[in-house]
Amino acid sequence: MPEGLIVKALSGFYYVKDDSRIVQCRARGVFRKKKLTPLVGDYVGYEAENDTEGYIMVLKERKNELVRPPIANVDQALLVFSAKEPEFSFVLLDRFLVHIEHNDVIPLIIVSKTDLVSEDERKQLLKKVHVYKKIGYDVLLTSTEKEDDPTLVLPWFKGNVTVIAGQSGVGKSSLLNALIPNSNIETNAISKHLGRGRHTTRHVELLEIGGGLVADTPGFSSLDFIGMEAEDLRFCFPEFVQVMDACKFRGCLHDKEPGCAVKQAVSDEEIADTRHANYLQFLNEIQNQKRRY
Ligand SMILES: Nc1nc2c(ncn2[C@@H]2O[C@H](COP(=O)(O)OP(=O)(O)OP(=O)(O)O)[C@@H](O)[C@H]2O)c(=O)[nH]1
Ligand SMILES: [Mg+2]
Ligand SMILES: [Zn+2]
Repeated sequence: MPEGLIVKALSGFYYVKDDSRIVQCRARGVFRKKKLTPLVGDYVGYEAENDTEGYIMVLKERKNELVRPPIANVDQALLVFSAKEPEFSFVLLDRFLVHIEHNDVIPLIIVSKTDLVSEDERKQLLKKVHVYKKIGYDVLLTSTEKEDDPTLVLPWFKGNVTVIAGQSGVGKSSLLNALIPNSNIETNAISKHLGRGRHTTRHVELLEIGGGLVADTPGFSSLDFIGMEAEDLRFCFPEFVQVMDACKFRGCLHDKEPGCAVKQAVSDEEIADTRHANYLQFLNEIQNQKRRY
């Protein structure tokens, strides 16, 4: 049976890439009965008489699976946050990072639209960005207008499947247009698409870029923690993991426990208080979610 990679899912069709051809497939009914949905990024076995009437027969085992955006087998994530329009949100960045860490995906943080900030605002931004660099995250400033050259991102894609994620209007598609010659991905001014109440990018699709693949995705502004336990959350903050062996209690949630090494590191300004505050907010959400079941 021929095998390929799902590069696009749209209106009940799956587009399976096999060497140089792309075959339009439907999923076999048996998937629905098993409550399995093929995802972009899935490796599949398929059967096809021609390029437009294929059937996906087998789904290969997944390395990981993201719910939003819906995509499988992701190696890395470009987390795009605009310096302005929409305003940079550190709590949302931490939320994304938790999801990324939970799925064993490597993040690269992009601060986009840096041409829109003043000198002073840029300094503030760099200070906050430093918090993330200190943790060990890679951070790049980009603008499609000037100064911060987006093509510096290009080498990062090689040999990997990367998902590009971030709120609507931060410039995800614009960034890809700047990096992929002749790509002509649809982009839109923020005021316009807010007016229409929908996103400019409306489906997930894998595109070739710099010797790898990248999935442009529709933007989203909220993420929740379905299926995550309080114990899992602790491991999604790498700088907490580094010190938590010194917590007095083995299962310390770094909340109200005495002798907590994480809280100590926060008061010593080794760990950013904003990161700990966001952690506590997420912990609270997870604990409340559980109580509702
Ligand atoms: N000034 C400035 N504007 C930018 C930059 N990058 C993108 N924009 C503008 O921001 C708007 C939104 O860009 P898109 O690329 O459509 O945003 P998106 O993240 O793909 O949005 P969705 O597809 O809705 O999730 C467009 O009007 C772009 O021209 C930048 O670096 N500087
Ligand atoms: Mg887009
Ligand atoms: Zn602790």
